[in-house]
Amino acid sequence: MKVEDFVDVLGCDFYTGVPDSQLKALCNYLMNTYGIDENHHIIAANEGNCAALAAGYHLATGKVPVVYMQNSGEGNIINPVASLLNDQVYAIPAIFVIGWRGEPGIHDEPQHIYQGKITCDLLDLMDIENFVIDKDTSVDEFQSVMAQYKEILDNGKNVAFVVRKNALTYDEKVEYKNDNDMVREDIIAHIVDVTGEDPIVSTTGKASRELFENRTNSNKSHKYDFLTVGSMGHSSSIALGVAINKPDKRIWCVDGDGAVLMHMGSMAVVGNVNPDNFVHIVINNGAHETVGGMPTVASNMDLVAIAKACGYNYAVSVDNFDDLDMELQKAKEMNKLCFIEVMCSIGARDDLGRPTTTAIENKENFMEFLNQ
Ligand SMILES: Cc1ncc(C[n+]2csc(CCOP(=O)(O)OP(=O)(O)O)c2C)c(N)n1
Repeated sequence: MKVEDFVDVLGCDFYTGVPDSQLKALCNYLMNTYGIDENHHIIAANEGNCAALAAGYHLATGKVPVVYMQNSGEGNIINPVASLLNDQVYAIPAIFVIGWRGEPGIHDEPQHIYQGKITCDLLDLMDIENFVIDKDTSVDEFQSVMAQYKEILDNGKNVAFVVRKNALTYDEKVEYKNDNDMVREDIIAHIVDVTGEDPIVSTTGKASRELFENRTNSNKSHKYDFLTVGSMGHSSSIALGVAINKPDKRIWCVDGDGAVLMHMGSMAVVGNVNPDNFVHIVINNGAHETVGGMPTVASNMDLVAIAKACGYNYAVSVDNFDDLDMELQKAKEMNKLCFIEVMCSIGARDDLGRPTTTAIENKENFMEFLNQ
């Protein structure tokens, strides 16, 4: 179905979401049509925030909002759906549009397999009526489902459309870019040059894939790296748990701006625990590059000030390789909780691979290395 028809049938004028590669057609359409516009389209920090923002929109307008997300975000919406939107609480209607990664029978990455299997079950459990949209769903069929769903929405309940791969199409392209020079893959190469044999916990998305390829191409072991392939926004908390319990090792967390925003409260806890063997690097491209390049709000904020306010002892931002190398070296030598923001361009190699080891192998190798 063309995304223009999809949106037309939905008939809503407020969208909030976290981008997903499988919903690229919808995300690109919204960016081309509205950009980021408080009255029509807001990319929020996490999917739970989207559900709450949607609730506020409904309270103020009486209209039905749309929340879009990858199925990985279902976990983040459970609390606001169960305790805010649900018809036994405030009965606030919303339409969820959910990209279905890891659909049973379709090959996908390990982090999507279980989530893919339970995607519709979770919606059923949360009393969200759901319908799967695929390549063959016609506009007429979608229209008649929407007509039935209007009644459900009128009763203050939620509905969801689970979108299969390539089910929505959009002919126009959107180019996402910024003014930064450094490429993420090169930034990661500079980081591993300095970390040597220190453990790294890397974030969800292409950063972990690039780290994996870097180790392969330089004939280094993957044992140094814990690749947080799912659990977006949680890599700094994983790294904190390691840092507290391995005080003799320096732990490096390679994070993304979208991930840091998703669960930013973790920075306050890291700052408060204040481990002196922890370096938190945030590669800031102001974008959800992994899923297509749609913007985050991180280009408009001062992450260094946030880190300092959270209690990090040293925090800097760098925008060139000389400064990056110097700050990495300083962080390696300093026994202080450090934060390095690295300003980065938007984009990646088209032929970037994926980890060839399983998640369990990654965990076992990492644990063995940590406990040597
Ligand atoms: C809870 C959750 N929501 C959405 C996604 C889909 N997703 C994977 S990577 C990514 C973008 C990450 O952005 P950022 O941390 O800035 O890293 P970048 O891709 O720009 O390197 C998104 C939205 C996800 N994996 N998990």
